[in-house]
Amino acid sequence: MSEATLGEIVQRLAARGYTAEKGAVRAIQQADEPRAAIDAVLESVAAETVTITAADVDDAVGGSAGGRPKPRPRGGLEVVGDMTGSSTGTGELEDFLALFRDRFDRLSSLLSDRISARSIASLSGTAGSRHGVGLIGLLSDIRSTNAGHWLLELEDRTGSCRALVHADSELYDAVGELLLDQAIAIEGTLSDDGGIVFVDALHQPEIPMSNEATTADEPVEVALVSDLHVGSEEFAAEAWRAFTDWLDTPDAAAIGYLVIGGDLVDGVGVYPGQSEELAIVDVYEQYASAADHLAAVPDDIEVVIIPGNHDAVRLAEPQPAYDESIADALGTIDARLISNPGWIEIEGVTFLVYHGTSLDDVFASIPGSDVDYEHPDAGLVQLLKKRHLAPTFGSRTRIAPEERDHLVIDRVPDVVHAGHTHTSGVTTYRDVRVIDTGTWQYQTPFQRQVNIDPDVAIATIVDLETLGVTVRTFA
Ligand code: D5M
Ligand code: FE
Ligand code: ZN
Repeated sequence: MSEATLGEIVQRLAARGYTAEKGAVRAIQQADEPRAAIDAVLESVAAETVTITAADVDDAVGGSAGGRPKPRPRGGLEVVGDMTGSSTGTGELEDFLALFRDRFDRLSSLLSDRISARSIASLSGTAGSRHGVGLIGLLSDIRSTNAGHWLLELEDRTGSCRALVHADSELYDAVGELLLDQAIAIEGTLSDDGGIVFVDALHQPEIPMSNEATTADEPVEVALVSDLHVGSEEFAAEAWRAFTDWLDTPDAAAIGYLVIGGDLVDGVGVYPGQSEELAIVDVYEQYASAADHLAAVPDDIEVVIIPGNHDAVRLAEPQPAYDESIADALGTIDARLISNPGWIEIEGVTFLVYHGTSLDDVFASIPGSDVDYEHPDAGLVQLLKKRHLAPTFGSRTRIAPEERDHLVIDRVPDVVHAGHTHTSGVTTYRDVRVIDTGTWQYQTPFQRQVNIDPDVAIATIVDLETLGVTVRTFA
């Protein structure tokens, strides 16, 4: 039993009438001879003991030499944005209208600091006078004309209008970055007949140039991972074990938190033919297996999990946290289960955690650029500029109609953490650390077909004191 699984150890202890803390089970597993360690522990504990603690194991087998120093006191983790339980949508058209109104109101207030805007309806009163105008709206259409100009359509709460960006304009490339249904502001000149605005300035909601990230006072580190896909035949179990072993070393002693950005399990029925690629075909058993893999994370590391498109929650975004049935399957794992997207503050540093499903749409909409699967961080920067995590309706990303648009980025985060692409990418944009954390799933046959070359077994470590980012590979 030198390669004992956590389950085997638990069973052996149970057979002799004991339960054990997670940390104790792990310490036994790490002993040179787990079976001998069990004997030693059971001999040394007091007669009335029912639950074996990590300290009991330490006393009996001499502790974990070279392991983690004692847990550090934690300034704490606070969930500051979780939409779980506040879903209002019924799927009616009315809800979509409410969602758009909320999106417009919150994003136009960001843009209204930058230009002096009027309502679209007020344009009709100024026809024939070649006015300079400023407008804020959601972009309901983008097309190129026969002459090669861009023709935009903008909607606010009062109406809609057309706007033209000339093919020779220096704004021409900027239009290529725009996504349907995002908020924009334009400045330009109204045509004589009042029917169209000739654009000479274009603004996205953006991160302010003057943005300065907040740092923590302590040298605490956060490990970011995503897309484990437990249950898939391609789950990188050995590499995960190497990661959790590393978490127990002095090298990782500063890590106080682990954030998992969705796709914890591979799920079932996510794509045609998936069952042939599953090592575990029952989704609750996938979560139970995930729990075993998470049990190997040291107890003094606080764990946060959001769902992704492979998890067993609704597909439409925002996705509420795992429900009770999944939490039950995860068993004793002590993790904060929050929505996708979710906002957390760790030691005062604000993290926006989003699975990243909309990146598929971003990449498809901005072709011929470096915004692609090889540069997922560039896709996330686009979302920051739009101040919205999934602007476009009716594309691949499903969006739930809610009274409030939970996908608006109305605060500026210090760190954005996403996954989904299965590729790793890190950048800093206007002092926001922007990170996609890759995956723990080796390339699947489907990914081979669509040419996705995954970055496997990646943990990205953020030092909260400096906001320095380190990408570590465990494969
Ligand atoms: O996504 C895993 C990877 O596969 C990620 O890079 C997106 C990509 N993907 C997922 N579905 C599709 C389709 N339909 N076309 C092209 N690329 C896709 P995951 O969410 O883990 O399945
Ligand atoms: Fe994934
Ligand atoms: Zn995904």
